[in-house]
Amino acid sequence: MSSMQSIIDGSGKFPKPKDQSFQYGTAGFRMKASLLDSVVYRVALLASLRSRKLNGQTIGVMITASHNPPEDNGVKLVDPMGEMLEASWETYATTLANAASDEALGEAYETLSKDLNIDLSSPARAVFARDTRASGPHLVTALLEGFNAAGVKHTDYELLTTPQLHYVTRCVNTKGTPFDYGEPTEQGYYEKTAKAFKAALGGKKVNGSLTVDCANGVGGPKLHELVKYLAPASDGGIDLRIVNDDVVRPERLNHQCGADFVKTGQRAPPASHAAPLERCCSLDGDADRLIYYFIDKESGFHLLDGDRIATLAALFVGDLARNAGLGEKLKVGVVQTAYANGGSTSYITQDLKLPVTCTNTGVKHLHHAATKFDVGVYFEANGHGTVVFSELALKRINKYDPKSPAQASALDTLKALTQLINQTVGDALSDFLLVEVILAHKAWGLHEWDLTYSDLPNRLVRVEVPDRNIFKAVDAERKLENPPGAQAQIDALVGKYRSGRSFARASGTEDAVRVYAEAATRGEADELATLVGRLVI
Ligand code: NG1
Ligand code: ZN
Repeated sequence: MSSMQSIIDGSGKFPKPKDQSFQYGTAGFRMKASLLDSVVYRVALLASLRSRKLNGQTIGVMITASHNPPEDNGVKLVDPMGEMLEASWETYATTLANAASDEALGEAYETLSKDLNIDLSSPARAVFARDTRASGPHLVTALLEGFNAAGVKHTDYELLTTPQLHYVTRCVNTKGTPFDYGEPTEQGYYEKTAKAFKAALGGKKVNGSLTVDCANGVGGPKLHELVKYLAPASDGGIDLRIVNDDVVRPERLNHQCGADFVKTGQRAPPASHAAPLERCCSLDGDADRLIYYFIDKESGFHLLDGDRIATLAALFVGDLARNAGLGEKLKVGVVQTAYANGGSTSYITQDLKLPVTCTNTGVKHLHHAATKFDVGVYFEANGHGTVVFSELALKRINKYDPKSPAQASALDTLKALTQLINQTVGDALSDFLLVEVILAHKAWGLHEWDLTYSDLPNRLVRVEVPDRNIFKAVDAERKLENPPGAQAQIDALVGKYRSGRSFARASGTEDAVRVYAEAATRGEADELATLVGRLVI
């Protein structure tokens, strides 16, 4: 049987739902799990093409729907260095997913291979994993069928967090090269992370305990595993209280807990039972987002979101670079999106005196912009982000000969951070360890961290519109080019509010327009968001 025939036959087991169209968006394919069989099968075919195009390097496939409800699922590809799939390939993913019949899929696959000059008899490799959703194992059968039909050698990592799968993908592809990223195993991830955490603390102690809300997702079991590798709290470890770690009842995933619930609702997950001033953080369903918070008896709930994590990391890394004697040689920069609070942007530019780049929403854009700095700190306000060190920066850090004990100590911490921080993608587990390292070095609690700058009151609203595609945003999504005249109307409204800022853009993941507004007071921010929201309906 020709391999094309096996692709057509395999597809017959996972027919495309009629009248359903798919789009590979910011987060890959994501929707009700019951609609995803054909998509996952076809993603396996795309992994075959991508791997073959890249001379047999290993491609990662992650089955997850992150912070979405339990009945959803999704799938995305990871490029060899652990980055998101290269943007130009997203359209190929969409083409395969939308092929109307099994035969049309076979043709689309063949056409793509010809157009992209891919030798279908060359080797192809993939690694894959899934989160804890009930639909995961069934979708894996579709993936395996696709791999087998397309002749892709594959390794099943079973349950992993999304960032762990990114880590493994990079490790597999760098093994035995000068850029070796670590052992391509789950255990290798824990060993590397735990060792780097202890080294980064450099004898400093984490003060008190940290409550970690795991969104009842895959982060729960994986954090329990990581804890086994961490030193005792008294000796370079951390005292953790792990909550919302139930993965036995899948319906509890992301329900009234997790980073998205906390960020959107601006309140603590009820089941966490956070006591006043307790240090708390929340992961999302696949453990790539992180949000901190605490409750103050007088002033109520305090959120420390992705903007705060970015500013804290930029402050610390900038100080370390200077203290190590590398201030001139390591240019630190921060990457944000239009959703970053204006208070954080002013703090970075005016107090930290660091450059800020604003990009479109979606971590792939932020990650790309961050690689333009020696050390690029990027976070979306929702808590997804990391710090990336350029090759040159790593060389400078690792080769530098410190001139004093103080320089040596800062350099050691910096080196440990390059190991602790997941360079491939935002990783809630390594991000919270990073935050804890910084707080320990500064002898700060969440209150001190919160005092570094004030957030401008803000409001994010979701507006359902008949056709979101008419909304075309430009200038890192801060301005609307279409519909004509809309931006002038928004500007006129914004001009009436003190410290006013507002923008509207079509969501890349939902059928809606998002309106963001900030202003000097809560009342004004709410009003501005409501008025701009009315403009776009
Ligand atoms: P959209 O739906 O395009 O706004 C949302 C988040 C992004 C990003 C993606 C992927 C906001 C305002 N938007 O994108 O930051 O995380 O989902 O999950 O939070
Ligand atoms: Zn996520």
